[in-house]
Amino acid sequence: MTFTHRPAGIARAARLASVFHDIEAKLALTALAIALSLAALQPVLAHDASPVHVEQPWARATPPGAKVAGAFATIENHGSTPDRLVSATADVAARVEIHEMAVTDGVMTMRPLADGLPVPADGSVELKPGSYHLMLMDLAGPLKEGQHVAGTLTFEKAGTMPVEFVVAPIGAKAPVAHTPQ
Ligand SMILES: [Cu+2]
Repeated sequence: MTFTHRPAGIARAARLASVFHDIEAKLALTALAIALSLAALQPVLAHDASPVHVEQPWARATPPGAKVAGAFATIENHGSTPDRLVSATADVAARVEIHEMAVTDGVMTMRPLADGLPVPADGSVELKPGSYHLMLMDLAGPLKEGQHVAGTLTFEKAGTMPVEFVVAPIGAKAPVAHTPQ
C-alpha cells in the first residue's frame, strides 16, 4: 500500500475525536444538571386562579451577532387590585430588563423601568415595539423566526408565570398572526 503510515494517524485522530466527544457529553450533562438544580430553586409558580394573564408573548428575530432582542406581550389584569411586572427571564438571555421607550427632544430613547411596570386593576398594559418592552440581554445566540423561547414573568402579587415567546421576523411590528386550521 502507498499510505502505510496513514492508518496510525487516522487511529490517533479518531481517538482524539472520541476524547473530545466524551468531554462534550460531560459538558452537556453538567449543563443539564445545573439547569435542573436552577429549576428547583424557582419560586412557586402562580396558580391558575391568578387574575393576571399574559397574552401572546412574542419576540423579534435578531441578525447574526446581535446581543439583545426585544420581547413583547399584552398583560391583562382581571382582578380588582393593581399588580406590577417586576422581573422576567428568557432561557436564551443572561438577563431580561423591563424597558420603556419614549421620544425625548425628538430622539427615541429607551430606559429600564427601575420599579417595574404597573399593571392597572381591571385593565391591561401592552408591551409593543416603540413602547414598553422586555429587553433580552446578552443573548446566547441569534433568535430565529418561528423559534419558541421559554421564559417567565414575575409579578409582585400574581407571582411567577411561565411564558413562551414566539419569534417573529426581524423588525416585525406585531406577533405573527395565528393561523387556525
Ligand atoms: Cu430596550
